[in-house]
Amino acid sequence: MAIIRAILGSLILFFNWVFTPRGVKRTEELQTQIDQDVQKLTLYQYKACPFCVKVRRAMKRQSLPINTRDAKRSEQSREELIAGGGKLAVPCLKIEENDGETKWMYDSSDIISYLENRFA
Ligand SMILES: N[C@@H](CCC(=O)N[C@@H](CS)C(=O)NCC(=O)O)C(=O)O
Repeated sequence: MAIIRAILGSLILFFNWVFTPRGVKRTEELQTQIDQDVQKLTLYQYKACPFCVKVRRAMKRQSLPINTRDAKRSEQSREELIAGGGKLAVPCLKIEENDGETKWMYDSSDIISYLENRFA
């Protein structure tokens, strides 16, 4: 089972690499603003999880340099995710709001909708 998962994971990463989407081009001013805004976002993810790849592709399409944390390889990231979000499931987007509140958004479709609504 672990071998099948490893093969599937490698295939996903390979095809993701071959078919990497192009990032949207913005004016320098707007991109600088967005680069600043995404400092308050962190994606907890696994490298080869298909749902995480889906979110990373959406980030690439929208040229959003969101920080990522690998919750499989890094114990510290895993603990942060469980403590903050309440469960070990990926992808999860940590959103630090301007009012100081922090939201933890699970589910790839919700995360992609959020990014599209906020940055598209
Ligand atoms: N419906 C979820 C499914 C996410 C999902 O199944 N994630 C798996 C990894 S691929 C997970 O978090 N499993 C829990 C674990 O690995 O501990 C989404 O679209 O984000």
